[in-house]
Amino acid sequence: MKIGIVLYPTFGGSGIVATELGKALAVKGHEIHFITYSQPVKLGELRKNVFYHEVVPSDYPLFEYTPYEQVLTSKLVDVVKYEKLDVLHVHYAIPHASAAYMAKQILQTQGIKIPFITTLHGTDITLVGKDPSFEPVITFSINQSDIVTAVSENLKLETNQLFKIQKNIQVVPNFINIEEYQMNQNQYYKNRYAPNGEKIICHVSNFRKVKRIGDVIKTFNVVAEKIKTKLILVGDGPERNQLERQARKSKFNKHIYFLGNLKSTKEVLNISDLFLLPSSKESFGLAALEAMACKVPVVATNTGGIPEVVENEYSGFLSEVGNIEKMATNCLTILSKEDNLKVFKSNAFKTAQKYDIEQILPKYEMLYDQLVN
Ligand code: GMT
Repeated sequence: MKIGIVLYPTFGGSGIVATELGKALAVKGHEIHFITYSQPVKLGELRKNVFYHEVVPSDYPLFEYTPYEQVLTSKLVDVVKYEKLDVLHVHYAIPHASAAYMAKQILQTQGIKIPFITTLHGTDITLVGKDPSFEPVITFSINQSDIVTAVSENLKLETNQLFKIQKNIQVVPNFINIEEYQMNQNQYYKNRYAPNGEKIICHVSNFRKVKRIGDVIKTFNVVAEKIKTKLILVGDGPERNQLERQARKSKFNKHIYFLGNLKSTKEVLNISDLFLLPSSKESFGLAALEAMACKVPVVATNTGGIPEVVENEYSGFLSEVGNIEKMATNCLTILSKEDNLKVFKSNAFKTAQKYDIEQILPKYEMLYDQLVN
């Protein structure tokens, strides 16, 4: 099948899921056309059956705001028509679903049929989407999608609560290529960050307010009072400066490392003992799944779709948003006894296996089949 995948190319989870999905479909023999405004982070090498089409917005001086959606729509029309695509799969509602709808209408006038699937990822609904300046367009483009999927039951529920959705939203959870996350611990880095056998706590995100990374540092401060621990923060974003200031005030500042964005997180995750995800909202929590794929248990908040991904008291612990004491106690329960840590590590991996790409990919293939045939 020839599939066009529209995505955000940056470090966000939606872009990562879309890229990995396309790569895996290409391995299975489908022809994949990625369409976005710059090279997706996880793409780049020459791959069989993979093509990349860059959307280049015009810089005509009349435009105060570059009309990305129109340029994307024109690109979709072009790629569908000349590459003879069978289906479009757009990740993130804004503006991808509305651009796909528009492209579909244009192509229809030329006698070309192109169905599209919209996958909702979370922030497009719970943060940006409910903003009144987007709401009518989102409601319309979700309802006009041929198939709509959401990455968790919770996101499905919230979408139905926030918008007037007439379509049945199908839940297809995010996934991970477990095999790709397996590697031996890099001893150089283990010794570099934990030279005296300290436990390593890790957090990976895009450093936005919703991630509450301040709570990571606060929780770490409590844990570090009790056991020798290091904190590694991976990622970058608007909150970073303020977080660095917060870390500098901590008594344990010299045990906190800000690494910035990394193309691949598996090296860091594989030397970590625990992953902290104290977000105020998370439709799924792909970062937690990546950690569990590296046998790292997760201490997180019981918000959004996280309880569907992290099993409380099994692959980690869940507690209320902002409850630092509880999160610190949970970290200590996992980290202070080697036996406990071993059990949680093994459980985390078992949980991650349920989300292996092998389990999830056929679900998307079935949906494509449904539309094309
Ligand atoms: O919040 C992020 O990390 C970025 C955001 C995105 O749009 O890429 O992530 C959302 O989609 C991910 C992939 O489906 C989910 O794992 C994240 O939970 C979700 N983020 C939120 O809901 C805040």
